[in-house]
Amino acid sequence: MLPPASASNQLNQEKQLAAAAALRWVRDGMILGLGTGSTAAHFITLLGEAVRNGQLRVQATATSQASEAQARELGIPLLEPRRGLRFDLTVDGADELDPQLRLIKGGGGALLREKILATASEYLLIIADSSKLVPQLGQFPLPLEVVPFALPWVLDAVAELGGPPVLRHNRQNPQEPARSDQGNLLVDCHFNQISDPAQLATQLQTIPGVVEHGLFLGLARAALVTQGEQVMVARP
Ligand code: ABF
Repeated sequence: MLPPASASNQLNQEKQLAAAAALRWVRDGMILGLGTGSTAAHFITLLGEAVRNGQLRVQATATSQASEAQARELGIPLLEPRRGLRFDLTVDGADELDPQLRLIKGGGGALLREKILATASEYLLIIADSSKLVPQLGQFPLPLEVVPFALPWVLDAVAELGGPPVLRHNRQNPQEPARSDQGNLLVDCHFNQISDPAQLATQLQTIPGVVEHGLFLGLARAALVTQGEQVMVARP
């Protein structure tokens, strides 16, 4: 059920406020990682305006084909992956963040490139509306990127770990499974409560065919989280 119009407008305004606050963290000449999702999309729009009016000269790599297309459309100079490429700052969204800044990401299906860029970044800054803050991770189903051949065994293994798995379907064409930018499948695991994220991450990483999971641990340096009209800075 959709939230009442005012509630979703409120959330959208919170996303825009967080995105605007993140723009103030960008310095001229930076090499940026561009996140994925609606909050990150607001940031990319604002960054594009700053680039177009000459306020900022930056170069960037995106965490998804969707964000790359948006950045290209807005005239943000893009960098292809290359050896030695590191990002001064990556700005990205999240599906959940806990008080230690441990994250669940991947609701938008971009978790693999998001984790690649987060790992290659000097500074990962998360931008989020207040609905993303949780005392404990897990209510948001944990996304996995899975090699198609491995799917049956991955589903069995994840169920064994206590996170009933659901294969994600394509929103436009629900008969088809959703595909990541890499052409892999996406599985959402309903752990409900994740008491030991580090242990679960290790368990997931050992399942053959799991390309990446959506637990981002020890990667975020700070988060800009909007509460009403205020944007607070959260640090681990
Ligand atoms: C992205 O941000 C994804 O990992 C996550 O699903 C999304 C959050 O989406 P939104 O900003 O639209 O709430 O990084």
